[in-house]
Amino acid sequence: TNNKGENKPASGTDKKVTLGFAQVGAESGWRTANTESIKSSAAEAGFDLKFSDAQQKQENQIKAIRSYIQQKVDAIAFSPVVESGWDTVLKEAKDAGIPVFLTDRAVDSKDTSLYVTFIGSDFVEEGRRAGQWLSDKFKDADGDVNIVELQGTTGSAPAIDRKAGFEEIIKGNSKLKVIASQTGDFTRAKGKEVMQSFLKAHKDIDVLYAHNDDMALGAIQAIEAAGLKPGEDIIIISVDGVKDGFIAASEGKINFIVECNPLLGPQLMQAVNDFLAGKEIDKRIVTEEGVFTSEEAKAALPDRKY
Ligand code: GYE
Repeated sequence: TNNKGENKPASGTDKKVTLGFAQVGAESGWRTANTESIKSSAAEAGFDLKFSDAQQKQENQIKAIRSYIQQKVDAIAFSPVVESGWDTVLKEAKDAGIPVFLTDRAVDSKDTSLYVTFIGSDFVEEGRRAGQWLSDKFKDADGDVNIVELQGTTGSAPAIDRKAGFEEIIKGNSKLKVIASQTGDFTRAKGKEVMQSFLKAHKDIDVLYAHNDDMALGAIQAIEAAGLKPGEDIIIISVDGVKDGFIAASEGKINFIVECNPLLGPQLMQAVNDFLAGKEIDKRIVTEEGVFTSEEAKAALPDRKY
């Protein structure tokens, strides 16, 4: 190696840090902003970044991680597409002495020594925020409020947690009923397709809760095609707060957005650098985020960066 046999991490001035990053895919506006953030902050930190796109398939991510191990990168970071099934490959990285950083999504591994830290949002809290707004809005409803839910990718941390947080809050209001819930895989195309089938099967939908903006945007197309007004005939709540979501909110088509910040790159590069420099790292680094009504989205739109 360049270190001429010296047994120390490859940080400092003598050698560029090589970071292998295994991304989920390119399924949403959020993901595009996240990838941009990873790439630009890696460049800024002077890292040699190896980047792969798993197209929402766990097997592709596992392959990418194995190839990073083989290439003896200094650190591996990834956003696990689903929560389960990572122990074997994480153990391989550990045995090779390569630190692993989780960003955006969590794993359910019991052995937390398999990774350095998890940097990302509190998705349960995001689900609670969505549920709280809805529960407040319909606190005096006379009849049942029929909700349909578009879930994110099956088995992914944000889909599991956003569902759980939402349910935890709305169960406090017996009028609020989830009458249908299905995955739309975090994409516009699937969001539209599943909303079409919801509209066919149910004549009395009052609310759509979408686990991300892209699925809400696809669903809006289906709602409009069915001759209904999104945001009025059907109240819409989504998560993320990407530009297109904010535009739809400022037009009144989305009523409430729970923000999820995709700009995780700077925090990740910082954590990698700190770790390689031998500093103590928190096991959990939570990103800060807010919520926006249609009016607030309209006001904030000109300053949104993604
Ligand atoms: O909400 C969604 C994306 O993991 C937080 O993945 C992320 C989610 C985000 O596809 O739009």
